[in-house]
Amino acid sequence: MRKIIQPATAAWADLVQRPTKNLEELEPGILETFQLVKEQGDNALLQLAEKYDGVQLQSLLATEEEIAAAESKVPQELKEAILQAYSNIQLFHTQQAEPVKQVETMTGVSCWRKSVAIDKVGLYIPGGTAPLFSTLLMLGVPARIAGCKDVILCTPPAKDGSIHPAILYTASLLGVTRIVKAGGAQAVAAMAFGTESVPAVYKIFGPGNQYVTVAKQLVSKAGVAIDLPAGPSEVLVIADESANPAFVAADLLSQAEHGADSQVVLLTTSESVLEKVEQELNVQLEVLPRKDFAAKALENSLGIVLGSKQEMLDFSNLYAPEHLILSVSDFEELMDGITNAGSVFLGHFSPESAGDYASGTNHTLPTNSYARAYSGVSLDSFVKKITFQYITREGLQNIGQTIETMAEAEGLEAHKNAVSIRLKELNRV
Ligand code: HSO
Ligand code: ZN
Repeated sequence: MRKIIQPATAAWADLVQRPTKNLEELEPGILETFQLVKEQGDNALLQLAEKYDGVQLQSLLATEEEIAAAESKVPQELKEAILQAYSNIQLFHTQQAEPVKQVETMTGVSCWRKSVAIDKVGLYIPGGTAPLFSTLLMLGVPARIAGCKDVILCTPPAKDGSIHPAILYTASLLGVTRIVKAGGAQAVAAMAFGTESVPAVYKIFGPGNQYVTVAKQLVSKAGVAIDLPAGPSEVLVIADESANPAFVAADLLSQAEHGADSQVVLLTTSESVLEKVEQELNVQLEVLPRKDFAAKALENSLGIVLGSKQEMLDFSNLYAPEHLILSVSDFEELMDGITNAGSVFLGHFSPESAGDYASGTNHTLPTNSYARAYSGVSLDSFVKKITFQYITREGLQNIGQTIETMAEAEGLEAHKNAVSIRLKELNRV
């Protein structure tokens, strides 16, 4: 962790920069993959599973038998935990539904807005070093509440062609329509363009490696919506003298272990807090199974001593962290000043892992300073809002002149005429 004591405000803009990677060189290879999937459909997915995942698949889709067998492979304790998390996420996201509010803006002019589910959505869940069934819950639960008809899951198979049982179990709880054994850019291409087995979807969700990230960006240019511009995980902790250094270190490590490119930041007004947290980091890091990832991430991370609470808040707002933990005694005082953050954890007993798994909030959040302008995934991410209006005869008489005047001023005669022709008719009878 890089230690910085009282940096000048002029230096902040540099400090909040994430270590960037130029991913443009991946584009040509990914576009070739897209072409192959467009031309050869399922066959391309099978070839690429052999090439990249080292597996000759019997079937691209998980079979009923595989899904049923997964249930008995998931330990009871884990099933109960998944069900508890499911229920909390469901409760929190159900409350996000907006009732339809009809507004009469003028007498006879009624407007309202209705949320309508996106018919077909695709969820990408990475394989590799951690089977993120929690991410499947975070995406699948709101998709179900919204009422998406087709929910397609793509996840890369293991070398023996299997999918992690917890992913299959969670997918079947969620009633996922199809489980496709495909990963990487080819999975994104299949969901964007469709193949014999994979219906083309309208929006693609979920994290992935850099190939998946670039593939999502490319299909979004081609008209398929995506959830968020994804980046490595991050957490920023604001800690005062009341913070427990071991808790703070544990929170920092919980994000650092995601990957070598994760970034964690500690802000404090006390040099001694920074030192104690550093000592704890060293102790706890030693015994972590994912020590190598976490240690690499810590190299890119910052421990900063600032002059006041206000400075910590200002720095955090400029950084716009994916996760913000207020490990302070008086979080109520700070929390109203937060303007940029994906998800906030208050006090000493709200670890970020709670939001990652089970408290109910969504863990698909804006990274890389996108929290300045983006929200995390929510029920809204799975719906479109369609506006409706109904204008009565009286309504048109009330609003008509306003429209005519504005249309004329914009030089759009046909617009004006669409009103005038009706008003003439109304005045005739
Ligand atoms: N913290 C991650 C999500 C996650 N954590 C999944 C554990 N499992 C998002 O930044
Ligand atoms: Zn996490």
